[in-house]
This record gives sequence, structure tokens and C-alpha cells, in this order.
Amino acid sequence: MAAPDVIVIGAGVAGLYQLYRLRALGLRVQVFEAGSDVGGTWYWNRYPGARFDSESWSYGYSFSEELLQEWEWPEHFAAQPDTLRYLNFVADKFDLRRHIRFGCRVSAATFDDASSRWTVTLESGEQATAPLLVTALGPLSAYTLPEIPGRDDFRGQAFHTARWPREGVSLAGKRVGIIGTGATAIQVIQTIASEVGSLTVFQRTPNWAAPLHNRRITPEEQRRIKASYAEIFERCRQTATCFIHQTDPRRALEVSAEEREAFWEKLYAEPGFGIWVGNFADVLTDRRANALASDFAARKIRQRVKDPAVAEKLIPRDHGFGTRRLPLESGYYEAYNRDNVRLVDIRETPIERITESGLRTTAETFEFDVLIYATGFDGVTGPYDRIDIRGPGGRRLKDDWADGVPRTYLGMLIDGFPNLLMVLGPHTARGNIPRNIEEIVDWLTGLVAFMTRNGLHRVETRPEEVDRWVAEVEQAVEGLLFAEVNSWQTGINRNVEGRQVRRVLGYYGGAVEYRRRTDAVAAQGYDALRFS
Ligand code: NA7
Repeated sequence: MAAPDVIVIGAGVAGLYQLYRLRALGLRVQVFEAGSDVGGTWYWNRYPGARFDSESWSYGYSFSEELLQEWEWPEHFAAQPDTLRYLNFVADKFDLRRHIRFGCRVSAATFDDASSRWTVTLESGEQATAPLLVTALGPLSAYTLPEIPGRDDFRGQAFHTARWPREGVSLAGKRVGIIGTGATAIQVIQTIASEVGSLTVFQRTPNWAAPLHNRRITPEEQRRIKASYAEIFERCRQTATCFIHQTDPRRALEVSAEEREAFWEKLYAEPGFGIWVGNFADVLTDRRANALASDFAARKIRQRVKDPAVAEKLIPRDHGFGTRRLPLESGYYEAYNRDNVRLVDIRETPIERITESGLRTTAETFEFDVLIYATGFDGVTGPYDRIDIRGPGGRRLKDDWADGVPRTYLGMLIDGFPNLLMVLGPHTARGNIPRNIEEIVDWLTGLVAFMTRNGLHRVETRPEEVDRWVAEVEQAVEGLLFAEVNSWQTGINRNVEGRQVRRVLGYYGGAVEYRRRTDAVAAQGYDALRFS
């Protein structure tokens, strides 16, 4: 292939669509992907039980009516194998693979000021150059392992959930330990509990969780879904999170106790994130409203978990309902009613070390055949940290984002790093991720088309615009209870040095406002940017 016009890093949901759009402009696009195939998040996260918490029919790409009509989601919340099959279907249908090189992890990217070109270096040492560089790295691709002494000593099988072996793992009858109780662990635990010999869950912080209520899509529903995609996507465009669920305008504190309770019962019985992002308007902003919602969710846990001591351990005390990403579950709490499942609170009895045959807490020794690390990710900025990105004069992105605090323009460009375009980088609106991705890719494609049309070779931010955007991003989280809580969404990861201080990693003014802002910049001929 002749030298590319654009290098894209990543062939997940974002990279595939960005490739499709840039190629349609007539540009030569080279994608580098670390995995051996397409799919990104859905390629790596093959752990048992991995599936959407978004409605499948609101998750797929919206850009091709033909694709929408051809593809059939089997379930309302698709499992990982179906999503991976979908992304492969997309790659084949639009003949994307020939632009992608697999097994190519990018280790560095350097901008040459004189030629205005990026040089990308792969781990193999091979290099490629192009005027434009698009990062489609995924916000949750830099997985992290806990720093527990003896981690390499374990003789059984051990893996992070994001590196679940492609060939699968036989768990039948095995003694399994799992560290972590986030959204991932919850999916694993409820899925494998009935299959394994024994399952020991090591919990540091319990999370609130609510029922997913997944089921198969009937043929009649399939017809209806296919006939109403335009309305579905329009509905997603009108919500702050791009999910189909719209915040209820009522306030929990203003309605009667009966009305409140009835609404929460209804939400608890309904599929998806309604109970999180379609709740009363004040649940995620008002401490008293949030406490009432937390009481409701705690009562549900007590009803579902038979052993009262275990139920109490599963109830979060350090954060309110919905202030961390709400995991959706299918029988998670009932898993603890099984004789072969045990919950170990490692705040009471911390893990001292991993041993050859299992692990040791301050109270007990455990033996396992398989040890699962469901210990999360260095979110959003982590993937950027793992590439040595250098702008003109050797300026390092790691220095600019000192302590992992990002500075961006609209979450898509970075001051001092010309021609670097981020898809779903820090400071963008995030929720139902493919919806956010499509909008960002469309915007970036518009920018590249504008440059091509006008013979412009270089795009940069204006420092004052970056200052303004960063200030807006910080302002947008004010008053949101989630900002006061430790989670990957607030930039905390105790397994990574320098990730102990909360950071603002997204634009939380909502997707509608984000779209209004980004559309305005485009409508004004990208005046907010500098070109040459
Ligand atoms: P999360 O939500 O970050 O969860 C990670 C879990 O692992 C969480 O329970 C952590 O406890 C636990 N953890 C991490 N490090 C340790 C150590 N050292 N010891 C014990 N426990 C530990 O990641 P997920 O993969 O579940 O979900 C990520 C996103 O993917 C999710 O939000 C969805 O959007 C999809 P902690 O809470 O830090 O005490």
C-alpha cells in the first residue's frame, strides 16, 4: 500500500467506523490493531457471562440501513460472542479488513514538525508515517492487575478477565477464586457459580447492582425493532447518556413515599439502565434522594440474599446508589445462596499474598485451581499512557497530562499535538458508547473533509479554547454525587501509581449539550481551531 493519509490505532467499535468514514472520503487509511482480529473490547473480554448492559438494538451502528436490516440481535442484551460476531460481520460486509494490520501494538507516536507528519512505531520496531493520526484506543483497554505479593507464584491457571483465553477455560468442578466485584466480576460470578466446584469471591468494595432482565428477541419483536430503528436512534439522541432511558422529570423528594416506592419497583422490574439513568431527576444529585434510593436497593439485597450477614456485606456503605457505574445482573445475589459460593470481605481480612496453590488472607489459606482477576482498568487515560506520544520538539503527552489529568479540546484534540485526533478520548460525553463514538467519528470526519477540501495539512487547537473547554468540563461535574466517589470513572485505580487522586475524565454535561457544542464549532467553520 502507498503511504497512508491517516493512521488509525485500534480496530474496535470506534476504529472500524472511523476507517469506514475516512475511506469514504477517498483517503488511504492504515489501521494498526494489537489483537489478532477486529472487535477491541469485545475481542479481548471473552470471560464467561460478558454481555451488554445496553439494549442490543440501541448499541449497533446506525450508519447503514442495510446493515440494520440484515443483522439480527438474538437477545435484548447481547452476549459477547454475538457482539464479536456482529463486528466481524461489519468488517466483512464493508470490506474493512484489508486496511487493518493485526497483531500490531503501537508503542510510540512522534510528530515531525518540519514535515507535519506522525511516525508510529510498533512494538516490533517497524514504523509507518502519515499526516494524520487517529487514536481509537478504547476507554477501558488498559487492564490492571493488583499489586499483591507472590502474584507470579501461583501454579494454577490465572488471568485477568480482559485476557480470558481464546480457547476458553474449563471450569467444571474446579476450585475457583475471583478478586473484584465490579461490573465484570458480577457477570462472571453469576455465570460460573453453578458450574464450578467452589467459588470464593474476594470483595474489597461492594457495588450496587440491579436486574438486567435479559431475554431472547421474539420474531415479532425483531420485525418491530427493524421497523423502528429511526425512532430508537432519535430517542437515544435526546437523552443525556444516549441510552433509550430518559431521566424522569419528577423529584424523588417531591413525590409521596408510595409513588416513589411504586416507581422504583417498576424500574427494578424493567430491563436495562432505567433504574440508573431513567430514575427521578434528583437521585444522582441530591444526597437525601440518593439515600432513599440506596435504602430501596439495600432492601432488595436483603430480600434476595438468604444469609443476613452476607447480605449486609454486599450492601455498599461508602457510596450511594448509582454513583458508580451500575452493574446490571442476572441472579448475582442469588449466587450467594448457593452452598458452593462464599464471599470473603477483604477489608476485614486482607489478602496477604498469592501462593503457589491459591492465596492467603490475614485469617485463612485458600486453595484454587483457577484464579480470576476481575480487577478493572486504568480508565480513559491509561491507554494513552501506554503509548509514548510526542508532539513537536519531543513534547511528551505524559508530561502535558501530568498526574494523568487530561487537557483536551472537546475531548478530541490536544493542545501542542497537531493532527492528533481522538475518538472517545477524555472529556467527551460517554454513555451508550457506540452512539457517542458515531457522533465523534462523524465530527472528526467532517473536520478531515474540511481540511481536504481546503488543502489544509495541519490542525491545532487554540490554547485559550482548551482552557475554556477544560473549565467547562470541570464545571459540568459540579453537583453530581458520582464526582465525590472513588471509581474508575473518577480516575481512581489503586493498582496504578499516581491514580489515587480523583480526576474528571468525561464531559458530564450530557450528550445533548456536547453535541450542541461540537456542532456549533463545525457550523462556524472550525474557527476555534488553527489550520495551516
Ligand atoms: P471495576 O468496575 O473497576 O472493578 C474492579 C474490581 O476489582 C473492583 O471491585 C475493585 O475493588 C477490585 N479490585 C481492584 N484492585 C483490587 C485489589 N488490589 N484487591 C482487591 N480488589 C481489587 O472494573 P470492571 O472490569 O468490573 O468494570 C469496568 C467497566 O467495564 C464497567 O464499568 C463497565 O463499563 C464495563 P474496589 O472497588 O477498587 O475496592
